[in-house]
Amino acid sequence: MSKKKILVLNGPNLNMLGKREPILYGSTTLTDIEKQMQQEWAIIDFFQTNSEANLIEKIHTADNVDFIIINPAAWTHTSVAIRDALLSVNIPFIEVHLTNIFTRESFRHKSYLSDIALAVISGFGAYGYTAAMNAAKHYIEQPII
Ligand code: CA2
Repeated sequence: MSKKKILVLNGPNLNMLGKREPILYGSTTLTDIEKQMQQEWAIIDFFQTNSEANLIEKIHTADNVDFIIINPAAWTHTSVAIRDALLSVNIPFIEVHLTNIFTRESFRHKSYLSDIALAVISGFGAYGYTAAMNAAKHYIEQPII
């Protein structure tokens, strides 16, 4: 089997990871997470943006992508546009959050993506990305239905 391609998408302010608010979000930087993922079993296209339009374009132009791992950050709770973009490409995806969004403010309990995601991983910190990679591998090898 040829190497699979995984698109890893990160929403607004995640570029600040490891640089501010370490008590909440941990001390691992997004670059650390990217380096870790580049050691994984798949070809990784790792992307972060603070522009919603750029994220939507990136989803639209996902070419030969087998799986998406996305931390939509604040857009989780606001963006019908990102939901529609993900629906338009029909690529299975896992929604990842560093924190457990259900133990936080009530406005974070609503996700516009969770009901169309294959799965949601929330609360494991940076390890959530590794867990999502392992889950994606399992899914690709043994799809559910
Ligand atoms: O827990 C997560 O991963 C979130 O997606 C993070 C978002 C938040 O809006 C979601 O409700 C849950 C915030 C990302 C901001 O990241 C920062 C990292 C370090 C310093 C400041 C912001």
